[in-house]
Amino acid sequence: MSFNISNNNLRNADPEVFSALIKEVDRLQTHLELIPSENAVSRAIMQAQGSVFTLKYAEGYPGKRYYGGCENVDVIENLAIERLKKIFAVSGVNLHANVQPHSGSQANAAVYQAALKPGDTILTMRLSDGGHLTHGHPKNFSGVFYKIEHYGVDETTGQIDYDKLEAQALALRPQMITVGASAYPRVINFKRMGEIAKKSGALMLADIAHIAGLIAAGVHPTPVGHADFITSTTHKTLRGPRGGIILCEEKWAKAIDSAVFPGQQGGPLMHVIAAKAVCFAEALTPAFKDYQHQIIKNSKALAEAFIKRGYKLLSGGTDNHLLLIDLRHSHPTLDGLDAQKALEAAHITTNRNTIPGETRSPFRPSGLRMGTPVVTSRGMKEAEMETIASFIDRVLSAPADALLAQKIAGEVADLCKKFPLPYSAE
Ligand code: DSN
Repeated sequence: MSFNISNNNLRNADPEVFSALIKEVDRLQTHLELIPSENAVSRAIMQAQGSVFTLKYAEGYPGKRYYGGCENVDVIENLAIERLKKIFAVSGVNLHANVQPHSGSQANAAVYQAALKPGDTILTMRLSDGGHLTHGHPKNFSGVFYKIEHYGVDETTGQIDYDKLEAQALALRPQMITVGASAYPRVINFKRMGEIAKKSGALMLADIAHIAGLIAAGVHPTPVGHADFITSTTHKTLRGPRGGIILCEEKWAKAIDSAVFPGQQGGPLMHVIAAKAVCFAEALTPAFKDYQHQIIKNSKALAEAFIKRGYKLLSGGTDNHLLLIDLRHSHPTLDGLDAQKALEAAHITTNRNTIPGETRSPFRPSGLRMGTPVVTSRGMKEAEMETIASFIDRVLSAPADALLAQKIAGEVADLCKKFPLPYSAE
């Protein structure tokens, strides 16, 4: 029997994959998603990403492709580039944008390739203090090909000590300083970082993956005009498809473009670039600004609800979309892995995280990281944050109580039902 692409659908064609898809839609609808690096995209973004643009090979850039038939993908890539530049525009800065990186990691790899030689020194935030794997983890390409020196946060304040960092940079004279984090709940002073980089003769990479949406909406200061390179993912607070981007000043355009293709990647994922274009159009709307404001209001409300219950938060609170609980203070015998598992049993998804001065292991760390991008996308506000904190507190006060977890999972489902996501399996 021949395989006919026109009359099969997922339900019939692949019941095993379809079954997992149904379960995933159900999980999303009935669970509270608090992982700060995730979000819930619009149906329009889903539609663009699940479109025929997945078929097209388009190595090269708009107008200069190595394949024929690229007239429509050229339109979407140009739209994505122009919209992205508009989102992050700052007067007096001539921005160049590359929307092809498949991920934030590949965006960072391309910047390193464009600006550094193997063996050059990068001064970068320690992973256990909130940094990222591509900022020099010894098993990551960044730690293998470059000499890595780390800075961290001050153990008392939980915040970057810019004076100390400046002294370190001046003594070290690195070729590059990276700034940006996966678990840093405070505003990053990009202006000061830019001054430190200039003073020490280093290039500066701002990796804004976590806070891109906040910056786009003007609720966090921008690195544009202070950093030589800006990388981001598109799927966190920016609320787009899973992927990466790079912004730089026009003088770096050629080096960045050739570091992405052919340096790091072959054919771009044109269906993802189509979805990025839609995401960037959404990010230019007033509703997106309101959404980002609400993310922060919710994050602060969640932080306050925990502090009120006697929890210790890294840096004592939050300015952005995420917060980090130091379990050693409120739950000395509970580590991050067991806390994450207990919450999962109650249908609350968080993730464990190391904390500065970690005394346990990265697999069983002492921190629990959570954030508000998804619950805010669902329409939840400050009152729901109080409810969520009370669910979490009840679970963590009796992490081995399966009956309690089941009861709270029911209450979580009732809350989620009031704030449905626009997804179904078909
Ligand atoms: N940065 C990681 C996170 O925040 O989950 C993903 O790379």
